[in-house]
Amino acid sequence: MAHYLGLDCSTQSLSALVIDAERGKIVADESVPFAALPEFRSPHGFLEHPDPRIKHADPLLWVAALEVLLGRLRQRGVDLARIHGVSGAGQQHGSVYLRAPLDSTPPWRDDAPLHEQLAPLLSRATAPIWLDSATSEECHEIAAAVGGDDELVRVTGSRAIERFTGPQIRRFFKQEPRAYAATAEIHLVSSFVASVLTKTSAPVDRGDGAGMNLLDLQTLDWSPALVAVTAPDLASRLPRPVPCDTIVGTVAPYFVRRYGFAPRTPVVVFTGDNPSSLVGMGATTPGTAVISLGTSDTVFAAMERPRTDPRGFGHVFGHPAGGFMSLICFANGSLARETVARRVGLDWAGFERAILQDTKPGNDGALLLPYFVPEMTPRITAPQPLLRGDAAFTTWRDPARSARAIVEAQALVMRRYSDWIGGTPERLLATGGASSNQGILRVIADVFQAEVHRLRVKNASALGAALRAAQVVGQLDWAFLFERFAAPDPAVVVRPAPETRPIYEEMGARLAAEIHQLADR
Ligand code: ADP
Ligand code: XUL
Repeated sequence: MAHYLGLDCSTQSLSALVIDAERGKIVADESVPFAALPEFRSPHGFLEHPDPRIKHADPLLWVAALEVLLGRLRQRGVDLARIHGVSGAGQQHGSVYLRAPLDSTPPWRDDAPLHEQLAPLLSRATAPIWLDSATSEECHEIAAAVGGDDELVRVTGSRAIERFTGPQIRRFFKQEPRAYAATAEIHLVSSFVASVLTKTSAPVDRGDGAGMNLLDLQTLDWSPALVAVTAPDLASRLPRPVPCDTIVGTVAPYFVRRYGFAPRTPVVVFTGDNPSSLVGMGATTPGTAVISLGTSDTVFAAMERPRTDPRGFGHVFGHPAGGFMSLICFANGSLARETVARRVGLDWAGFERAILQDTKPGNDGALLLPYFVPEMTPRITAPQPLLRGDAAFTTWRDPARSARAIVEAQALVMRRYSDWIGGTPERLLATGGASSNQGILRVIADVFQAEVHRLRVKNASALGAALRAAQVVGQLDWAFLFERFAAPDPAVVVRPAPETRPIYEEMGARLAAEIHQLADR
């Protein structure tokens, strides 16, 4: 039977899912947390920096993790020769800068780790990732040069956004013009990992390319005007944007020799982790919204025609089964929950109990605004958590209410800022690391007054990648694949408690007033 491999190079880990598409079976589910490669000094997937706005990762970490992951699959007895097709997903917006296309370099040797062989090819040692917010000046410059943010929204589906790749490229060009001049190619994380796997210059998926402030949603090609104002001679440095069913090459001989892939295994263009999750959740028709609780919290849904966020925080991306998706992203997701849990001494089991058993909706008036790192939705550049309530709560001496408070505030902001995505959904699909926490799902169900479902497979992004490989290479249709893999787990349905509706309406209004004081614009 044909097997397909999906990879997910996300913020904190690299994961693989192998499926037997026809039998509807998961053959392998493996993950390498970046914390397991301490030599890269990136326990959360990015490097420490004194400026909280600067968040870069070492792209060689992703290459080293790929080798560890493939090695582990082999150790577990997964026969990679049975893989008929590979695709993948990457954290969105991050960019990798290369001196030369990978196919122009000498064949890779087997006697040294691949990341060491690739190191001399980087024209920039680090890759700015989606958590980076250091490009406000470049955002203003780009928007001003094309006639304002409204024009950017019209062309690209988003205003100029700090973490998007265009402003990041501009900052690199301004700060390190010589290194920019020495750059032959600029990749997204998705196209970089696909380039490594195929030892070619892999194109960019249009869906993921829409997160760069460079793609014209009408033509689905780079916008000449935006390319021109972002950095000089940028057009020659950008990979081609291609449709999501493009086969971009075959697995490179290095990986065939080292890990046992069959020669010429096809590789389908990689996409962004959110578009990939949309497919992995089977949420490709409008009406069902996905809440992804990974490092970032995101809310997204398929839509037929691009619709933009009147507040200017949301985005329009392409989605891999055709059409568009709307998305809103919050930087203070899992890492903010982790910070609170650590601060009050709760593990995840205790955090879950605190919400389900020890506290009640509304939290007796306690409110905790979850701003530990600069936030993009709403825009908060000088973050600090804000606590409102009695003395025990505001001095972090009430662990249970602290746990509930951060989740209630996060769910309320998610609801408020996703209202443009298409009304209040009746059904939400949850994915990402924190979706295994029933307490978090309970609060989301109550705040949204919607049923929350979860899939059997936890990593929807890796699953989406494997399904895309099966759809393109195996010519299997989406309905067939969704029926086998994307059915929600019947054991996990969290229904909203109707009596909590007025509690959260009141709390939402209080929260909106507090945010109004804090937010920049
Ligand atoms: P990403 O894909 O962005 O790398 P994941 O979807 O793998 O992230 O999610 C990782 C996060 O999941 C961790 O940062 C951790 O905080 C969170 N997480 C894992 N288990 C739980 C749990 N039981 N409750 C809440 N959060 C959890
Ligand atoms: C989406 C975004 C994040 C990253 C990392 O716009 O910035 O969700 O894709 O998951």
